[in-house]
Amino acid sequence: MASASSRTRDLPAIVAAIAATVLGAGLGELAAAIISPSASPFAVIGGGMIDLAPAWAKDLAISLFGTADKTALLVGIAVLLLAVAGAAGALERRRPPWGRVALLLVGVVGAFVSLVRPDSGLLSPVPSLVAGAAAALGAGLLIGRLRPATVAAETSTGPTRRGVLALSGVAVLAGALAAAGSVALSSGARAVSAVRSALRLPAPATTTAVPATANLGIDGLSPVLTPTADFYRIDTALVVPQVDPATWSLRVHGLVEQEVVLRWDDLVALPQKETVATLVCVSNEVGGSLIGNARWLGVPIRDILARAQPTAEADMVLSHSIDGFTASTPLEALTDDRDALLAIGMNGDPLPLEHGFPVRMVVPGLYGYVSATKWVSELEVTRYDRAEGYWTSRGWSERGPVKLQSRIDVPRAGARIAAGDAVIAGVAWQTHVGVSGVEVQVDDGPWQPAKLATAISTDTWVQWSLPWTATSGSHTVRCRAISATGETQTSAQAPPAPDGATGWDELTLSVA
Ligand SMILES: Nc1nc2c(c(=O)[nH]1)N[C@H]1C(S)=C(S)[C@@H](COP(=O)(O)O)O[C@H]1N2
Ligand SMILES: [Mo]
Repeated sequence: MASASSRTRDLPAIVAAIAATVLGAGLGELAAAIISPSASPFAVIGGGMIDLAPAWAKDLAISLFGTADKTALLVGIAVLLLAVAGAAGALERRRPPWGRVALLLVGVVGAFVSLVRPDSGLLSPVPSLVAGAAAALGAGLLIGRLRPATVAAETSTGPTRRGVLALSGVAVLAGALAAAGSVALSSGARAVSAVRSALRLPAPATTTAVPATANLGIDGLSPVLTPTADFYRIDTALVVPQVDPATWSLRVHGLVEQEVVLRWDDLVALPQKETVATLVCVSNEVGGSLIGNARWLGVPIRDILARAQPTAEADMVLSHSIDGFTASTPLEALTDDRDALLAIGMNGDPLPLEHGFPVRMVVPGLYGYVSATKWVSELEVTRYDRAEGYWTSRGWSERGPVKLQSRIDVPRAGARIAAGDAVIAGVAWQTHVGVSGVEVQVDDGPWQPAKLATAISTDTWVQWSLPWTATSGSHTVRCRAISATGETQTSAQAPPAPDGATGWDELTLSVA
């Protein structure tokens, strides 16, 4: 049993080990910035955790933190790491060298994980090893200095202890400097960003018009085209893949008569189509914001598949991303007459890096996880009984047709509005099926038909609105969509997993 005073004497050792770990982490990040950003120990551990996480954990992370889920994960890892470092410090003081060994081991585990990451290279383990070795060495040196003081207990608050704390401060500072250096270095190496900025997109051969009547022009209502900066981002990539168009290629293989390899120059030389399509995440809750509508420029995937000639037994295309993500898309959705694109442009610009630069897929009618592969590098023509996509192996459905949904944007939930003339408005969608109506219910009143804006196409969401005379008091407002095939949106509530949320969006308002 450790006595209270023994625990007090742990404190400088704990501080020293944490400081050494901060130094190690900083140096590890610096090494990664030099070698390869995706080999960052944090990215490696975080990426491994994302890949191992069960479906419910992904769901929880997205519903708790939304698109800030990655930041939350990194903060969580940092907190965990510091806790482990503290424990290793106490261990090192009591049972040297086991504290040092523990820190080194953390680095070795990181190195192993880095080797099995899909985008790993020969040097990928180096940053984690640097981090682990620096933390172990630093902790050993600092805590070793404390040891003479433990022999003469009365001097344990003396100059040795202060000296170690001062050195710990220096270590933290050095770690912070190294981390700052890594940020500076990797932003300096953002060569792909520069390539993207200089890129000129080819002109589209065909375009899709956005009728003026597609926008109802109501304050607070989602604009019919989502500005790129507001477009949600969901992916498993902790570090955004940096893919240079000059080295990009797409390999179409598997159950095909003719393997096809397409390079950037080949792709941009083909006739380009500009379409408008709504992309929605299967994790989008009822009323959620993981949805956006954009102009996409690209080549129809069916044109590429036509060259490869899938064999009769094929029923699925497993698209691969450069970073190991995969999506299983029904072959039919990529060969029928819908505008499934290999997209290179978004809202008139090259794809932003975080939205898949230089090339991604966009397939109307399917949730993103089974269709919208970013940084796409391979189309593997196969069968559902032979292969499965990234999220399917984690408990999500193998197919993900978008469900009929509608959302209230105006008024905002919980808003206080004045009695009198008001408006209720929102968006509704079932991509590639289309929406023929939206109905709104206030309290227990009748379902009233809303006015629908002009739909750009069945592949996009559509705005709707309903004038409302607000009376003072508390009111509940809900909406439901009717699809182009006559289906009414179900009130049955289902969570996002395994194939998309259902239920009616509803909000409560207080009218003054
Ligand atoms: N490479 C890669 N592509 C991906 C994903 C991913 O994790 N990695 N996530 C998919 C999911 S789940 C969705 S909803 C869409 C989101 O696309 P966005 O981030 O451009 O909005 O990308 C899809 N494409
Ligand atoms: Mo998604």
